[in-house]
Amino acid sequence: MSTNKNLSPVEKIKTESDALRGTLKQSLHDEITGALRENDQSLIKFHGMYQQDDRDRREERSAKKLEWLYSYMVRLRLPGGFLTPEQWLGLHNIAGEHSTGTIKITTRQTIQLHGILKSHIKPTLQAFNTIHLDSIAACGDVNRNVVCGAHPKQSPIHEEVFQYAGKLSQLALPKTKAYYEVWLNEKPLTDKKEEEDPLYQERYLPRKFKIAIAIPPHNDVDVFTNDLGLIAIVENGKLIGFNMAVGGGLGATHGNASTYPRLGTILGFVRGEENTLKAAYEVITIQRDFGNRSDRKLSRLKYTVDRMGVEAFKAELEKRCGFALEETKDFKFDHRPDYYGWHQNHEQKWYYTVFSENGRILDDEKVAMKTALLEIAKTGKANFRFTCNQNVIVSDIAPKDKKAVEDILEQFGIIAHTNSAGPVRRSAIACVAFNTCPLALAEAQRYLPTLISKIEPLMDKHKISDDEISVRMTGCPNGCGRPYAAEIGFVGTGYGLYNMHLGGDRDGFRLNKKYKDSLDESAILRELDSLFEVYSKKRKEGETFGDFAVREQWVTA
Ligand code: SRM
Ligand code: SF4
Repeated sequence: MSTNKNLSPVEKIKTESDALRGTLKQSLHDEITGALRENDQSLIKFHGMYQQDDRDRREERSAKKLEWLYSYMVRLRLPGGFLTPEQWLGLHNIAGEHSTGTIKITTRQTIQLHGILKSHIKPTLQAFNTIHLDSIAACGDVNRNVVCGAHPKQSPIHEEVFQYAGKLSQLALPKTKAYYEVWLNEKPLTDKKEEEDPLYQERYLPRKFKIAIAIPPHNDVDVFTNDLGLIAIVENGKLIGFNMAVGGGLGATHGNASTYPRLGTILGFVRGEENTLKAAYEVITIQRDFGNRSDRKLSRLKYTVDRMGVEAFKAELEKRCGFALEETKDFKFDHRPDYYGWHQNHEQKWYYTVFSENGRILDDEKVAMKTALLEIAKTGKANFRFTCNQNVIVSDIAPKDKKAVEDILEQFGIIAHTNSAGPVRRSAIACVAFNTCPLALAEAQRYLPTLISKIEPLMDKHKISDDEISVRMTGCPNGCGRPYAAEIGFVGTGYGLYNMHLGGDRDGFRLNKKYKDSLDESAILRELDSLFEVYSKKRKEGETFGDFAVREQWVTA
């Protein structure tokens, strides 16, 4: 077990929180400030929220001697990323009534609303509750939203895997009833035994924990970037179990060499549902017991795995499970971006994947995406599925209803919008960054679309415009847009400045490496112009940009 002599301050906040209640009720009633008490700011994360402020308005507020404009971001727990049309209608209304109005699809297949004032938090969560949605454990030192392969076009396995996402989410859900008491006004428990939590105990995990399930050959979930990655293995049309990878994670800190991104290591194959759930549970208990609780920068499972060693980790897991993992089964990934446009599944149901740039659902000068999705929800003829590439799939449409949905997609320009996005734009990802993320050093989702408009002419110039090079950007090194798993990654270092990373592969098996430090836009474009020129002239048939960057030794593998 880890020694953890000097526990980090967050550890004390957790254990002394009365099962995550803290002084949240008092904080909410304090009308003098839009903020929460300091310890409660840590605790609301476990309830799926972050306290933030509008960073665009900090100077103006300070000049007027006003406190920063505090508001809250709410993230839903949505295992497998699915909403019914009724839930979409509810979400649309809640977003309009309580938040900035923009519905944000995250890189983990769920939804965030931003800009919710303190007095609106309760009404927001209560409204979500009426449509059977919650934000429990969407953030905090617990298992987060469980993600899985999104597009059901391939096989019946998708539905089964979607069910697994729900089961894993349930398995690792904290037992505390604090959410119901604080936000939904339920009566306090009379017997605290009801919320005893054998998994999380009173200390919860040392850090966040993430699970993804991929269905080969599609790696839309970027399975190896998760603490626990499950790769579905199908034999004779049946899901027989999962290859299990542990220790993925991307967060790093500029200038701190002991922090690093890491891809998960496959430990072996787990057969059947019972064993899979047991093994997933025990991976979490190992992290609970062995994870670093002193230094939060070194507390993710990836560091635990590296500290213990992969073989020792596996031995501990097998001991706790009471069974051995089988040898890893063969699998292949050949695609990470979403399957855009119309596709049909084995039950003849139709699916339309909408390109929603960086996951922002709003009506803007380009396209009335929010209205279009509202109109589709109103018909009741389609569900909504979210992808880890920040897109939405209008889904499960009966053949007889396809025309009605298609007419709406046409009418609001969604089909033209999706078709007109070029390959690089369609496969790009950017994190939120400014104006809400407190950790952002540079812009991401508000800037990447503009940068891509300048990269595309360079690709045209070098005749590589059909190339689906993966480009990802984040406003800081935490990696929320998974930039280290891209062929070209931009990681913010200061306002308008980005480290440029090269050499990731296209399907998520290899991380990239830093190529240049802190480039501004003109330097980025100059670099890409010359790199694209070499690539277009010297690449081998079918060679991707990331593989070429490694072969050319622009970075080492
Ligand atoms: Fe993230 C923190 C947004 C996916 C690694 N992430 C944050 C916070 C909450 C900032 C904060 O701590 O105050 C950001 C809120 C911004 C805002 O205003 O909304 C934030 N992360 C996001 C989202 C919304 C990005 C997006 O544009 O979609 C994603 C929400 C996912 C979800 O629905 O749960 C998001 N974050 C990720 C991912 C990608 C993934 O999981 O596939 C990563 C890299 C993988 C990983 O976990 O290692 C990621 N976020 C981080 C980290 C670094 C963690 C670490 O181990 O060092 C932080 C900072 C932290 O935890 O201290 C962070
Ligand atoms: Fe914020 Fe950094 Fe995550 Fe982007 S990568 S959302 S800037 S924490």
